Amino acid sequence: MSENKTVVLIPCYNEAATVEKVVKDFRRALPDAEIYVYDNNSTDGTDDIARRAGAVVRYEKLQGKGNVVRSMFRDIDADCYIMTDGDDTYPAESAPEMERLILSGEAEMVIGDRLSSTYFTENKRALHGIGNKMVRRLVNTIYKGGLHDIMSGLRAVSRDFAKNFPAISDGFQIETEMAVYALKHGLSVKEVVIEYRDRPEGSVSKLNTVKDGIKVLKMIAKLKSIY
Ligand SMILES: Nc1nc2c(ncn2[C@@H]2O[C@H](COP(=O)(O)OP(=O)(O)O)[C@@H](O)[C@H]2O)c(=O)[nH]1
Ligand SMILES: [Mg+2]
Repeated sequence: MSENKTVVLIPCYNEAATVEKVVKDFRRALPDAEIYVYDNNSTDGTDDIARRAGAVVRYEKLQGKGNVVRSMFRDIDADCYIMTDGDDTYPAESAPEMERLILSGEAEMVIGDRLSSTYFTENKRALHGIGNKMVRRLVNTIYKGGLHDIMSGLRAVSRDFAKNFPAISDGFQIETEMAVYALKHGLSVKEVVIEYRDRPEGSVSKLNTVKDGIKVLKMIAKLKSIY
């Protein structure tokens, strides 16, 4: 196993309050993994903090999480890609099990499932809960899946997945696109239940519930016409 390469990918837009802890937590959980922070035009010094914490920092000018994920998968060569947010809402302790499932070939994608544990009590925005359930039902119905969490930001993918996934999303539709892509192509998806926690005080979400929610629904419709 030791010659396998795992990377941790952290898309960041103004995460100065939390990025140091995220980098250090994942470093501790996966000591051999290279950690990349992809800075998406942050103005709060996220890049310097991430570099000091031990991450390799790269810059993505095109704004949006989907644009960042597309660049990360294209630029980086690895056997296992772990993606997480820079906002310290996802537990690094789950990463080794997710890595194991990818490197053993048991899964092409592993989703950190928030919705089967703490999400509905930790997340303070009721609409997010409703949106997550709605998207879950929609995607599982259309693509005959049984996934528990479609839009989680913590996930792992294989080299094949990273290098073949087309990533047409520019923003927060990217996780939904990954789930649909995997279901449509019959890839093996595993879920690991994780303890989600809300953003700490002073850290602000970049997601606009209604605007981004509509974009996710439009993406599902668009993918339906492609796949
Ligand atoms: N909104 C936004 N987030 C980005 C962008 N690029 C990277 N991100 C990161 O994507 C992750 C998820 O965003 P977040 O606001 O936490 O969404 P939430 O988890 O649904 O509340 C965070 O680590 C952001 O810093 C971007 O252009 N816009
Ligand atoms: Mg987040």
